[in-house]
Amino acid sequence: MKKGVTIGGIISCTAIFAYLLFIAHAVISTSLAHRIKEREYFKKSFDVLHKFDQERSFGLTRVLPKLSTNSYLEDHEKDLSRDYAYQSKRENATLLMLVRNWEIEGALKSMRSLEDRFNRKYQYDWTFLNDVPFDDDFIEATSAMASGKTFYGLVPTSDWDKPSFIDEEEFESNLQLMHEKGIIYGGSKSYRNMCRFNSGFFFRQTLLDRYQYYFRVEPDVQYYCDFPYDPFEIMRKQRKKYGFVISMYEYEDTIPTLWDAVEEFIADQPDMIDFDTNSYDFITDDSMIGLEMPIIQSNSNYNLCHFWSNFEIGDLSFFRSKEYLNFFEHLDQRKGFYLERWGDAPVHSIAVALLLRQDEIIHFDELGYYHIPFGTCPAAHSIRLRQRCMCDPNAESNIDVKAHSCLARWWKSGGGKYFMKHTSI
Ligand SMILES: Nc1nc2c(ncn2[C@@H]2O[C@H](COP(=O)(O)OP(=O)(O)OP(=O)(O)O)[C@@H](O)[C@H]2O)c(=O)[nH]1
Ligand SMILES: *[C@@H]1O[C@H](CO)[C@@H](O)[C@H](O)[C@H]1NC(C)=O
Ligand SMILES: [Mg+2]
Repeated sequence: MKKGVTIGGIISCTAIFAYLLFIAHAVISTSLAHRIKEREYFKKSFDVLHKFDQERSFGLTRVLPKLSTNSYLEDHEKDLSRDYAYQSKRENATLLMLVRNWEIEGALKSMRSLEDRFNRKYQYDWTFLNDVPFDDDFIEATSAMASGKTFYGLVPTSDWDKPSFIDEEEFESNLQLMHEKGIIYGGSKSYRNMCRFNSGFFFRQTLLDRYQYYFRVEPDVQYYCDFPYDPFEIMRKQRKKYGFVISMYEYEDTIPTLWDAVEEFIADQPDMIDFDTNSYDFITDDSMIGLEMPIIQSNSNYNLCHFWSNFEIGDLSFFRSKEYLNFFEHLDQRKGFYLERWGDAPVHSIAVALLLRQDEIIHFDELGYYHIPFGTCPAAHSIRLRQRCMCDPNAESNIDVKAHSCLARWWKSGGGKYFMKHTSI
C-alpha cells in the first residue's frame, strides 16, 4: 500500500515536470515566432513606407504629390478604369456650372448624378465659373468627381457687378419694396448679378470660347434616368440651338416691364424676327389648354411661359449672335435686371422663342430631371424601365402635365406634338 503511494508520487512528479517543460517550451517558441513575425511585419511596413520615396520626392517637383491611402488593396487589385466607350464620338461641348465654393456638396451631388447617367461614357469637360476664386477643396473634389477634364474660371467684375447706369437710391428702394412684397429673391443683390450674368455674359467667358455647345448644370439637381443618347449629338445632327426639359409660368412680380421692353425690341428690329417660323404663339397664346386656363393671369401679352433654365443645353453661337447680343443689350438698357428682378429663364426663353425657328428648339422628353421643387419623369413605363429611371410620374413634384406647367402649350404651339396643332384643344 505504501509502495503504491510512493510509486504514484513519482509518477505524478514526472508528469508535473513534463508539463512545466511543455509550458516553458510553448512560451519560448511562441515568443520567438512572434518576434520573427514582428520583424517580418516591420520590414514589410518599412518597405511599403519607403517604396515611393524616390517617386514622391521626384514627383513633388514635377507633378502632384502622391495622395496617401488607407487601402489594404494594391491599385492593381481594383478596377479604377473609366468607361472609354464613347470618348471618340464626343461633340464640341462642355458641361457648365456657375457655382459658389460653399455649394460644393450640392455640386458634387449633381456631378455624380450626371456622371452616372450620362457623362462617364463620354467624359465631356466640365467648366466651372465663379465670381470669386474657387478654393482648393472645391477644385480637388470636383476634379476627382469628373470623368472628363475640369476648368475653373473667375468671372471678371465687369461681367458680374451692377453696372454704373443703375441709380443706387432707386435700386435700394426697389429692393426694399420687392423684399416687403415677399417676392422670391426680391431683396437679393447677388441673385440679380447672377441673373444678369446668365442672361448676357456666361457665353462671353474665355473658357467657353473653344466650345460650341454647353449643358448647364446647377448644384443639387438630379437626373432620374440613364440618357438614351448624347444630347449634344442630337443638337448637332438635328440642327437644334436650344434644348429644355421643363417649362412653366414665371412670377409676374419679378418682370412687370419685361414684356414692354420686348415689344420695343420687336418694333426696333423687325427684320430679326420671323413670325412665320418662330415660337411667338408659345409665349403669347393664353387660351384654354385641355381643361386648363393659364394658371396665372398676365397683365401683358406675354403669357409668362418660359423654359426652366437651370437645365438647358444650348448652342453658344446663338448667344454670341448679333441678334441675341442686340436683344440683351436692349433689355439691359431698360434696367429691369436690377430695378425689377428679371430672371435669365424668361430672358433666354423669350429670345429663343422670338429669334430661333421653332424647329431649332428641342424638348428632351426622355431625360428625367429634378431641381427643387419640380421634376420631370418620362411618362412611358417602358422608357422608365429601359433607362433605369428612379422617378414616379404620378409624384406631386412631377410638373409635366400639371396646370402650372407650360408643356401642353409647347405641344400645341411649339415644336412638340404636331398632332395637337390643328385641333381646337
Ligand atoms: N458663383 C456664384 N454663383 C451663384 C451665385 N448665385 C447663384 N449662383 C449659381 O447660379 C445658379 C442659380 O442659382 P440658384 O441659387 O440655384 O437659383 P435658383 O435655381 O433660381 O433658386 P433655388 O431654388 O434656390 O435653386 C446656381 O448654379 C448657383 O450655384 C453667386 O453669387 N455666385
Ligand atoms: C469648337 O467650337 C468652337 C467655337 O465655335 C471653335 O472655335 C472650335 O474650333 C471648335 N473646335 C473643334 C474641335 O471643332
Ligand atoms: Mg437652383
